[in-house]
Amino acid sequence: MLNYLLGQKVSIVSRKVQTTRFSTKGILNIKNTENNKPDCQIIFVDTPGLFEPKKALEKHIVKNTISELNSYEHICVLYDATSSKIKFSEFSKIIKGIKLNKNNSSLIINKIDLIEKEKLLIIVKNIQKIFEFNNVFMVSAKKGQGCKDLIDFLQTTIPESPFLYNKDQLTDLSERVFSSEITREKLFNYLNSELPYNLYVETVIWKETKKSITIHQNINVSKYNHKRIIIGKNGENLKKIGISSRKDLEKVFNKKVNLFLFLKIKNNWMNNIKELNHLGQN
Ligand SMILES: Nc1nc2c(ncn2[C@@H]2O[C@H](COP(=O)(O)OP(=O)(O)OP(=O)(O)O)[C@@H](O)[C@H]2O)c(=O)[nH]1
Ligand SMILES: [Mg+2]
Repeated sequence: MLNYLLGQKVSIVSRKVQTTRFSTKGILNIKNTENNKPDCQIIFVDTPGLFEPKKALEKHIVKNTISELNSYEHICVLYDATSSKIKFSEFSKIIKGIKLNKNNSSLIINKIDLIEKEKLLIIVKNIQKIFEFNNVFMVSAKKGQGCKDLIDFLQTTIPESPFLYNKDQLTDLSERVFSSEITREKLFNYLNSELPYNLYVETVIWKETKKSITIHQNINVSKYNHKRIIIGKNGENLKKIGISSRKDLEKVFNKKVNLFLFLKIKNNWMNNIKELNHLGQN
């Protein structure tokens, strides 16, 4: 959704749940040429999805996300229109847990490209029974339907203030963290099962010249067995992941990229608070 609204990639995307681990800002600058409307800057924050956490890493992520919600001026609750009924009951618990305020929240039903209109209306009716949103938008982050209405609405809602970011800044993520995220996205996409949840990527070396960038990244896993699976037969898996990440990085930074990936074993990192606080900061 954020990537669509900004017209560029700032958040990694995968078919698996719990992809986003820390909040990422995406900054949209709008130049209003009509009707003397002022220019506008909307700072979107893509947070991790909310769910019922079990492991230490999950609890850490959900707790941080809920507490940061208080500091935002408007909360857009994204609901996946293709979610099953079971997810609907979990959604109800989550909505009650975050203590929304009607005046500064909106419901956004996403993925309308995949569902019939009649079903959508039923979904909205059911959600309104849990919490009566004043503002409801139906969008497709893939096809763009409804996104303009949402932006127009947010422009009229956000308070007047000096611009907080430079007009050419797209995100608050450093280049190092963003490049770690790109590699993590490829690991999510190329690896099956639970494995991606058991790893994190950190950029340890970043050397940039006029023509190229050399990047060294550690892929930290908690078990030797995981290391073997990621490398794959004759190193084929790791090679595919590296090539795919490098291609994306070259597109984003518009330069030749030399990417080196190293696998490290860090026992029990998912339960180690020191390591968890470090996520997204290297
Ligand atoms: N068809 C369709 N697919 C979508 C749309 N929006 C997102 N997707 C797909 O939904 C999947 C999940 O997208 P993410 O952006 O990773 O979802 P998320 O809500 O950020 O999930 P977490 O970060 O895991 O909490 C990806 O495969 C996207 O391509 C949409 O409007 N239509
Ligand atoms: Mg996400």
